[in-house]
Amino acid sequence: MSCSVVITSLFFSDSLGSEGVFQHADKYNGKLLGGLLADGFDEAACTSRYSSFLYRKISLHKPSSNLISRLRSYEDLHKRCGPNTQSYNKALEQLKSGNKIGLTDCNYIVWISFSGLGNRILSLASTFLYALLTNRVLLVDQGKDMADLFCDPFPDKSWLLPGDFPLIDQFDSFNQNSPHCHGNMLKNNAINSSAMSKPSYLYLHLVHDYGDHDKLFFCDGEQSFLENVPWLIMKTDNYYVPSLFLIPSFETELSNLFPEKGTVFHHLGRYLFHPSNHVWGLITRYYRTYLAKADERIGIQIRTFDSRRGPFKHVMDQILACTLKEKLLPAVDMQDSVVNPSENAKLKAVLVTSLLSGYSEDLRNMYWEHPTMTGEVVGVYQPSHEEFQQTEKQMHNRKAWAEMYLLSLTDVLVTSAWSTFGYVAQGLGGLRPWILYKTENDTAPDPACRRAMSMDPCFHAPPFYDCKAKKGIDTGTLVPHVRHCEDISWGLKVVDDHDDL
Ligand SMILES: Nc1nc2c(ncn2[C@@H]2O[C@H](COP(=O)(O)OP(=O)(O)O)[C@@H](O)[C@H]2O)c(=O)[nH]1
Ligand SMILES: [Mg+2]
Repeated sequence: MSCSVVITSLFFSDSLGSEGVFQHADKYNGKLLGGLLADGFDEAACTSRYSSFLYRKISLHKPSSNLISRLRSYEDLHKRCGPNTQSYNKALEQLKSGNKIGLTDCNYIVWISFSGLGNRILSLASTFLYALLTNRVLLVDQGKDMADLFCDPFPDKSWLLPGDFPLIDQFDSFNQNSPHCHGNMLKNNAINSSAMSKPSYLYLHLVHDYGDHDKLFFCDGEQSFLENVPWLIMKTDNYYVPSLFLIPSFETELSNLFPEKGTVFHHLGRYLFHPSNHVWGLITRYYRTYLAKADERIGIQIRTFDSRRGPFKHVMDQILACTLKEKLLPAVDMQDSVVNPSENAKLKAVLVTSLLSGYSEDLRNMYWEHPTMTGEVVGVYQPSHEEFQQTEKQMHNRKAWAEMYLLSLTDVLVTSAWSTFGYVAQGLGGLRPWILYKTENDTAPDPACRRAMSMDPCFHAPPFYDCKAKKGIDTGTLVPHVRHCEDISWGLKVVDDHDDL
């Protein structure tokens, strides 16, 4: 059974929070997640940071010593250059004056809050990796709907962009055609890589609708040009890490940081995204009430990208076809010939997340109305059914985040094709999910699902360009560790040599 020793001690010893539980825990591998997290944060301000390990199995994937030391040096940089430091104020002066004069101590990348929460989490993790690779300080625009979802990940200095940042009111209107847009300036020959004078800031448009000139961001030539621009402001809804692996100047550093390549989001996600105390309450209350006592937890994330509402019969058929064929859930005996479950029947808890309640109701009824062939008992739980996406509402976002996190605490995960919500859960959980294929023509696809090659998310809108040859190329066939995704044929994802391909 997959329940960890630590969880057992948490839930069956009645000693939550007492010295007894913690004194035996290996602090480094436990609460500091194998050295991924720095010690010394105020625990009460962010309970999840040092107690998430109590709810998870210890990760099979250790962060490399290079990653750990890179994170510690990033934290020093952030402390030195973060909001309201002398260096920050100096860099702001440059920004206001419009031109880059002389050298700056600190360079910045500002991430603009944009798109669904799953996309935001993935694009923010990508941008943090880009900051690590380019020695920039990451600052996060809260937008209207990021408040009180996450704790600050870096010690001493906040990662939030101060509200009086000069360009903040323009963020919503930044697009492909903005005068400071990098791609737009390249298109209009307003900048070129060899020019001596550099702008004090550039806007990088990496949203899924970006154009060929914006995509030159992924070429080494542009990366060396950008090196000297103190402020980069980025809008993206993508997990663009796979294409960073294809930039030659980042190659060595990336393999040093991530010897196990398909673990990028797993580590950076666990490092960056700690649920705020309010969200942690949603997660832990739900977990302890419905999931903790089960012998096995199965997460099923149901997301259909259909303009009609559903629930759809063909999607329910698909869920059953996948989970029964792959033996993730037990079949039921429609003849009711099996007698009542024994006293020690195994308990499976199924956590369903969906905007609609119909799928979990059908599943719950099936396991209530009929016994299982295996004698196991199955509980089906769904935290919320929000009916439709309401990104501007705080409680809606808190619930969405709590549900992604709860899915990541399961032992076995089934996700929906194309969904960034599911990618976040699989990455945080270190889980290689079964992906439900996208349905076509209202019929359940056959096969209904397949196992993911790796736990890393898919980049939905990668460039297909050979920067050296200056022509189109299939970027999914250049190196063994960057491949086309299981759920989107033109997408790219990072995999490992030993992954089940
Ligand atoms: N609470 C909850 N919200 C959901 C669920 N599915 C979608 N949503 C909402 O819809 C948004 C979808 O955007 P995103 O997170 O990017 O996921 P994606 O559209 O599946 O890639 C979420 O952020 C939530 O606001 C769900 O199962 N539970
Ligand atoms: Mg999305």
